[in-house]
Amino acid sequence: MKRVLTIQDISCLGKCSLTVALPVISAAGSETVILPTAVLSTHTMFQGVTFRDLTEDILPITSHWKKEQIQFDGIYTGYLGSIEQVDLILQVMAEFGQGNTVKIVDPVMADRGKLYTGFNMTFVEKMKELCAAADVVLPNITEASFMTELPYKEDYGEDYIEELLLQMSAFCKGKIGLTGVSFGADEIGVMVYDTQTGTFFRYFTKKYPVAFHGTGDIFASTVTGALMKGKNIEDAFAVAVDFTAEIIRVTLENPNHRTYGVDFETALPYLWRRLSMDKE
Ligand code: PXL
Repeated sequence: MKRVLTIQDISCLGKCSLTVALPVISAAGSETVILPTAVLSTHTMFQGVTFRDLTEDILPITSHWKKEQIQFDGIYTGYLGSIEQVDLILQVMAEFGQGNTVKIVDPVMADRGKLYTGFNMTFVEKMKELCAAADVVLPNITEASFMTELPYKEDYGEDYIEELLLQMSAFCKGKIGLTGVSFGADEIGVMVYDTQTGTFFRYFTKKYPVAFHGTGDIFASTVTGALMKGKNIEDAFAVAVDFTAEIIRVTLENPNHRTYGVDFETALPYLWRRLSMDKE
């Protein structure tokens, strides 16, 4: 069984970061090792959030793993709270990310044209360093526009999306998957640029006219789980797009769904079936 390390916060309530990465990667069939970077009472869309920083624990935890000669097949990073943490995670990536370890970075810091609470342009610059260390980078359009300093657009065509990806390739190697791309009212998906081959590919599905918190973390966790399961990069993105859409479908079917996150639990059997059915 593949072993994945995922590094992000625990938002105790909120259906995001580690509370979705753990179940999704596990359901995709890999052992999931966690490195929690902070404990928050909820995600930061709530008011009055408590925040326990775990920066000081990062290196003691990873040193213990080193002594135990632990290795990882994949390392996936999500929400990180400070520049200092990004520096530490760069060290962790360098130490545990050698050889065939697949490094996936979701540069979580912004959405819908705005940085999340607590982030600024210095953090954006730092995040580019982490992206540079990754094999697969998964920004949304807002994050890509902050990192490339291209204007954020809600109405755009293929030229804009390709430009974002090309400018991202100035500091990313590997594959860049731009998430939440929509060229028409009824489709949404991912546009991917392979910086090694200079080629683009895309995968789209039906768009529901809603936006839910935490879907970016589910998407990134699914890409990670699918890659660990041996899917190639195109198939991993296709599974992630379809699973995210399936989650939104089942969430909307539930008249009592939570406002702060999606019913991914209901759709976990879909992920398992899909990953077991698809031929490798
Ligand atoms: O879903 C991304 C995320 C993760 N962790 C925390 C967040 C957010 C987005 O707002 O606030 C704490």
